[in-house]
Amino acid sequence: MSEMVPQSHPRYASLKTREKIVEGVEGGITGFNGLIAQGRGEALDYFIGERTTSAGYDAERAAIAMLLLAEQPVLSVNGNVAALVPEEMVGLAEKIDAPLEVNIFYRTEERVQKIADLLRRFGGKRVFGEDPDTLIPGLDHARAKATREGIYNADVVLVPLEDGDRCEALVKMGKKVITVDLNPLSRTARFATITIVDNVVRALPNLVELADEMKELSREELEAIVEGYDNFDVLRRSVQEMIGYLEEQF
Ligand code: PTJ
Repeated sequence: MSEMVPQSHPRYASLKTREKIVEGVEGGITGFNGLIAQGRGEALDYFIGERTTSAGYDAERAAIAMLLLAEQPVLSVNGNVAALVPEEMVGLAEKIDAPLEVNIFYRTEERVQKIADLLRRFGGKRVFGEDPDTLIPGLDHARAKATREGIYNADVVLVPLEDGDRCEALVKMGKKVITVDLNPLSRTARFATITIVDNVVRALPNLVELADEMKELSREELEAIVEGYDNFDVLRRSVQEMIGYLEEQF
């Protein structure tokens, strides 16, 4: 299919992203619901002008500061993230010295296995998820499955494209939750400690770059970034940037 989309096509980047999700579904990595989530994401990405906004970038900086300060950070991977940014998730895990955990909403053991294998093919060293040994309180059994060495005992979890209930359950456990969600109005966006309103295909490369840059900062400098961060304010700015972008169009 890629041959059918010339690089000169004005929607090349967006069409390539869509193609990756379709390939993810065909390869058993992404669930069918992932197609719907992707469509919703594409629509919202139009509204922010398909670029990283200043609010999005501030959230990305705060996310890296929080991950670098964390004692036990964990990066969660679902079917959409595995299709779109597997290499970047593995790269980020390496840079902040965190394990990855396959943690999917529409759980099948086969899909968990395929995602874990994919992450290992990209060089992921510590990949959890295939052998959950505990449950996240407050969720039904399949959605609650977790690994003690991974998400269950983590203090900071990056969970891009997360479901609202699970985000809430992680926050209730006392964790700091960082999410990537193009919808600033979603329950996840409102519950998370840090919400990056950006497309995961831009956010993850930015996070990898920021991890390199910011690892030179002192603990005090990182703490100042986290303390100065206000998620509600960043969500409001994201909405304002959307409105501003839309108003500029006509
Ligand atoms: O692989 P699984 O079983 O864990 O399923 C993953 C999905 C994403 C299908 C599942 O978690 C789900 O149904 O999520 P929701 O409730 O549809 O929420 C996904 C959120 O991510 C929505 O607010 C979308 O707008 C947003 N989103 C979709 N694509 C992107 C995105 N945000 C950032 N980047 C994207 N590419």
